[in-house]
Amino acid sequence: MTNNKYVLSWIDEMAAMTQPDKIVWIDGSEAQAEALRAEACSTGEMIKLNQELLPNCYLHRTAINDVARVEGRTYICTPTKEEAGNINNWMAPDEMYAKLKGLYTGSMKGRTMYVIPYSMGVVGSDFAKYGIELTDSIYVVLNMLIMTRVGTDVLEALGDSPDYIKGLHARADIDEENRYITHFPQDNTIMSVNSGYGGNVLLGKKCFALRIASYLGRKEGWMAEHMLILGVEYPNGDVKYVTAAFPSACGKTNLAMLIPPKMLADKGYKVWCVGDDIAWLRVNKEDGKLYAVNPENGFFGVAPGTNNKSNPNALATTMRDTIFTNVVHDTKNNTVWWEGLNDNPPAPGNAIDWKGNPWDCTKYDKKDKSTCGAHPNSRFTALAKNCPCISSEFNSLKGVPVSAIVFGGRRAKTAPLVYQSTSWQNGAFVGSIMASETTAAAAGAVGVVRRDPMAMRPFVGYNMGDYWAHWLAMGTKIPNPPKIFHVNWFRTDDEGHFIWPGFGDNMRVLLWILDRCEGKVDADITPIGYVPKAEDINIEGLEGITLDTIKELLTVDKESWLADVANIKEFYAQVGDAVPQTMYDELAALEARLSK
Ligand code: OXD
Ligand code: MN
Repeated sequence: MTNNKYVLSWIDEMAAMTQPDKIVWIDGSEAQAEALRAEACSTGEMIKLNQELLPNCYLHRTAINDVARVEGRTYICTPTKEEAGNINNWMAPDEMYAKLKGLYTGSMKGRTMYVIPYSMGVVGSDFAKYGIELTDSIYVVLNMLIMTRVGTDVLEALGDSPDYIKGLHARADIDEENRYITHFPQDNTIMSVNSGYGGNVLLGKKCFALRIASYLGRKEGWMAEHMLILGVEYPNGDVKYVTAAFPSACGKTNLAMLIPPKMLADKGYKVWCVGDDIAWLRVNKEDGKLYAVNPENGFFGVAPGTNNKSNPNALATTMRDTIFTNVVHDTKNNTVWWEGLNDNPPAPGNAIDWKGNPWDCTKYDKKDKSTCGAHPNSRFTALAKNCPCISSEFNSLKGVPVSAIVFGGRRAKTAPLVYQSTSWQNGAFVGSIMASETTAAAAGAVGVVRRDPMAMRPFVGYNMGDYWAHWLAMGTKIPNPPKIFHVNWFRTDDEGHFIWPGFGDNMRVLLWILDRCEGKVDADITPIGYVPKAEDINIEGLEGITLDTIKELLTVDKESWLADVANIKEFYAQVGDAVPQTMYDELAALEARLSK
């Protein structure tokens, strides 16, 4: 399919090491994909679901020991440890290559190696970057066909250039003790072994589009971020774009596909989804604004909790052309189910859980995860084009202009519903101090703070301190930068109940944010930044929420912020010497304002 000597010689080298029985090139055609689906069903790797109710949908179960990303086994292999920094796991490239060679050698004996040429971003666009993933898993091939743009046109666009990201994935023995997800940024290389779980093996996603891309972005003057992208359409047809970074499991997919509350929808407001997980951002030379694309082609969303109320658009997206992983199999209807989908789990006798065992829903105990039918991190892999609210700009070559960047986390008390930073520099600082707290819903102690700067803690492909310096430097390169905000949908009252309704009502906060970007609304300055005047958050039609509730949601409690400052200092010390002095200056200024 190509004469590119760099590609061919690398594949030869990898095949000599892994020793597959045969090599199959993936051309992106439906005929080939259909043949692979049939093969996967014939071996039990996938189950074909009810084609009337769920056309072209399949179910897959991973190994029981292989159900999530493994941060502890994810490595950035730069020549020096300083380049990877203290937040990443590091191993010297030679040492890691030697270790991996032992694990890969002969690992594809008796198996097929698939060669997947793929693009992150629209093939041929300025944003696009190309990759080739070699894998011995049909499941990976079929997921990559949804999550990325795959096919011969990628090889044509690459031509005879060496400029592509090499990715090698082997399932090997799915041995967790020898599982490695490794990145060699200087070599444009990703190597993953002993896993079959999405985040570890769909190498275009976290490995390439975040870790390697963040490294490339720093080198080339752009940004790769863990952000959703959405467009807010006004009744007059104008659309303004927002990107937002939240730690995993804080509702990025829900916000990206938000349905406005009735009274706003009736007036003609709409929300369009451009992306739910990753944004690549570049400065547009014509208007000096920051433009964003979603480099992915599909959604790899968490199934549990997705339902007709929380995210009807996501649910509709999964109704065709979807691969479900680790959910419940309803064997009577040959469909799928997960906790939080509806109140009608398949009856005992008709249900197989994510481990492949009969499942009795009557034994389900909310507090005991081991009784779940679907794994809490079970997933759907679904095509973006099947999403009812997909943006008409989804395939745009130049991306969408970003008016606002929003950071957020789960904070029971500290962060107000929304605040605005005072400058790009201060906004980058707000990103650097992002954090989320564990809640009663999750296992472990309540209120434990995990700092997750820009929601990129597991995804920066180099030193976190240098990444912050890159954020600061980008501020000097964007003539018309977006405004930067922070939101918190998760404040709780004294009984631990969420105060803000969230979901579609988050639109009310987005509208305030966009009004600020347009200079249409005033705000109060506080030690942490600009906070809305309570009456400027539209609460029309919101039951149980009064002006006083909004005032409560917007309070800035100096004591809890000062406690947070102490925690931030510890975290900065952990990030180490690369933390830019500017961030320390911002932190000192925040502390001084809070102490006044
Ligand atoms: C994801 C994650 O899967 O952030 O998107 O963990
Ligand atoms: Mn994510």
